[in-house]
Amino acid sequence: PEFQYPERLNCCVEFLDRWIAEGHGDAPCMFGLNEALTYRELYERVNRICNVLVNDLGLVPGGRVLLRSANNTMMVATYLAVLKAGGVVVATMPLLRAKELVYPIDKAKIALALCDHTLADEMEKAAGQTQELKRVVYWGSGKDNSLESLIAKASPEFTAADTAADDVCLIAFTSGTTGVPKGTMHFHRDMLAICDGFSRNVLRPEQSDRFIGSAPLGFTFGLGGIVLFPMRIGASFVVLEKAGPDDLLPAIEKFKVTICFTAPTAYRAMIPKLGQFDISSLRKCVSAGEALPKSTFDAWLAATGIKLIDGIGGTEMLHIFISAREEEIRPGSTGKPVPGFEAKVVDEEGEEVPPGTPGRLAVRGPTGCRYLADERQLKFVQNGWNMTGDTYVMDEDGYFWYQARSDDMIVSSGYNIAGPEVEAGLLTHKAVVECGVVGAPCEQRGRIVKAYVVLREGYPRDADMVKLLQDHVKAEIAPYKYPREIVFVDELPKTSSGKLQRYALRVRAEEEAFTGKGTA
Ligand code: 3UK
Repeated sequence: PEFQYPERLNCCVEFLDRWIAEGHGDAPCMFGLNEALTYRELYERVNRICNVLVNDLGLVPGGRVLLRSANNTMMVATYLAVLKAGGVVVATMPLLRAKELVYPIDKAKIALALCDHTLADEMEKAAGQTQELKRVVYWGSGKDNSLESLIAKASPEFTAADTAADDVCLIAFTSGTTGVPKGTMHFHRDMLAICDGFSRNVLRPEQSDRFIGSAPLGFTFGLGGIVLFPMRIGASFVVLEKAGPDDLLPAIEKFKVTICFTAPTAYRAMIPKLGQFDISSLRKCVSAGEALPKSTFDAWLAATGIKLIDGIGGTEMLHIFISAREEEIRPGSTGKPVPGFEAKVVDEEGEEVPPGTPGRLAVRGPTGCRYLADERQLKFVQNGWNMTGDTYVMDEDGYFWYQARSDDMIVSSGYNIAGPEVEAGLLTHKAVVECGVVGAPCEQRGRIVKAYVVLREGYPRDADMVKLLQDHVKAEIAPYKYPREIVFVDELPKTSSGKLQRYALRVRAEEEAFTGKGTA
């Protein structure tokens, strides 16, 4: 892959306008809850929004626009319109509270927000807590001043802003699991590069494919997998406001979806329900966001005949940078660098370590990491390599094997134990729905392995169950890694992008060690 783009480039032209020019305007593009849009219909809606942005709301090239909505057709249209008008998208997670919205608004100096009316409460509260935000326009409210009423008066023609390939078009904030969220800046060419890297080389979709996914567009996993990858090749996609495992299956059936993007937890949750739906249209599935245990890969393959494509991606790199084509997958491994990207495992000094040795994952490629006004740039980007914060092992054949977030490695009696490996061991037991494994303070061993487990309904939360699970793990992985403490919980703490918050479990384990509670 070349990743050579013209110097002047507006990515929306490549995703949208080009299909009108090439006679593909009547092809299906986007399916929402109650409406379906062809490429031409989306094109005209985007143009109208562009005119509203520029003529009514005063957006100038480089101006930042906050977008706030669950995934729906208007969210997609506003997103593309901001890009086409030369603005900078700051898309947020729908679950964010006012306080969490104020930070990106102030940090990115955002004067204008477009917001789904159902999320008005926290938006209004946030607007009251910052001097930066001057105007919020809502859609879906049915009121006089709604976005729709402005759109209705606008022209369906608009010439794309003449942006440079390396003009910033997106500031994506990290979920902040490791402190204050970081704003990562991405260029127009990056939006194409993720399509021409992972999607074209690893996923290899066709124009007849129909995509679906669960991640909000504020999370770049969703942006790429749901919208950009299909639009890059003129294919179609489904946007779901509610996209839990129980919503995905009926939607796959209804829309005859062929490609699905979601997280390992969702694939696990779907397996027992597969029999209730006809999902025979499905042909490719991508898993990212968290490590994909071999047991989940095996179970999904047995149930559907589809090999889950695991891929590690990140907000900093915009999308997936290590993955494997179906025919090259080694179950349990994330894969190899996506064409165009390089990855290596390094020690604390940044020196590459030999195959088989765990170390820190470093990556670089056509997309990359530039933080918005953040001195943490120096910590996370070294000599052009982005340090992901993950511990990995590369094998002799160049496959990368995930161990843990570097903070999630547990040192117990001098042994290095990766929490996710213990989790994978627990998950192979049929009683376990979900679990999180962290190190709990221990005077003798420094840390001990402690598991928080959500049990399937009907299983007793008692000492026998603890013993059963401990024996199970000892039989699955090296016995010294078994969880010495197991606590049964109703649910696990998650980030707004649905990831397990091991940090919160670590804090809880500290508290429980201190008070002596939570020891099974
Ligand atoms: C973890 C994985 C093991 C890993 C993302 C695909 O997750 C995404 O972005 P985030 O910035 O988090 C990045 C971190 O998440 N991770 C992601 N995928 C995997 N760990 N196996 C995986 N397959 O710790 C990484 O550093 O929220 C994923 C596309 C776009 C994304 N933004």
